[in-house]
Amino acid sequence: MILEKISEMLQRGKANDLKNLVQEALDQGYEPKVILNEALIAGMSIIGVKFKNNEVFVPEVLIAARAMNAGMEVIKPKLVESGVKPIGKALICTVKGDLHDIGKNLVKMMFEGQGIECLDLGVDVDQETVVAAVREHNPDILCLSALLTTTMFSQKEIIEALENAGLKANLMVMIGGAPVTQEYADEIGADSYKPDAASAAEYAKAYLSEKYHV
Ligand code: B1M
Repeated sequence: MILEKISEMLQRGKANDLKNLVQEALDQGYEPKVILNEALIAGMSIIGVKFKNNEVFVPEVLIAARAMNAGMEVIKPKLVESGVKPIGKALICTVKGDLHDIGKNLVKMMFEGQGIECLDLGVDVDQETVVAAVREHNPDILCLSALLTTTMFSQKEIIEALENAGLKANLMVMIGGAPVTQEYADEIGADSYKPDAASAAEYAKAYLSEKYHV
């Protein structure tokens, strides 16, 4: 089955084969969300388990991640509506010390799919950079992704820095990433936490619709 083949190509880090298969699946009529969840994320979860069990190591995980990003690029045009006037603006990054970008890229893609303009600051982003970018771009929503228990603390530092700079009041800060929980979001004063990219984007759209009555 093509979804299993995609998952396998992802695990083997074969970006070009994976891109072709993703295109083939789209041509066969598979929904982008099905390809994303049942092939790409499913394949990356298998890599995650193998990584944890020391069956694969950083280089293999890195090439699998590159293949995943390549596959996501193929489905992006299907997920992102073109020519729609943005309903609001978000700023997104992975926090300081953290290089994981797949979840962030997925959140960005889903936001764009909901018609939300999304400025991407990249990975390993410190509080000074975030504060300066919020001041410059005045976004409605700030999205902070953290994948390591050791970098979740940076989400807290950024929220504190925004409060100290007087920039927090009009900004909805959303946090996420595998180790993040609702409890942690409450503890550090984040406005929202969502466990996955699709629910993050849905929530953001509802928030902006209410804010701007659109
Ligand atoms: Co890393 N890594 N990694 N890694 N890596 C994890 C996260 C880990 C759980 C693996 C494990 O041990 N099982 C573990 C973290 C343990 C912990 O802290 N609890 C880990 C570790 C330890 C490390 C290193 C320290 C390993 C080392 O060097 N010894 C190192 C750290 C580097 C650093 O960041 N400073 C490291 C490095 C790497 C690679 C570079 C090799 C690579 C990243 C490449 C890249 O991103 N371009 C990598 C990868 C790929 C993983 C795993 C295998 C997969 C992560 C991923 O992309 N998942 C991961 C194991 C796992 O998660 N099972 C692991 C798919 C992605 C779609 O899911 O990002 O969780 P995720 O996003 C989800 C949700 O979390 C949510 O939406 C997405 C789903 O829709 N979400 C949000 C994410 N952000 C959100 C923001 C929101 C809302 C929702 O609102 C703002």
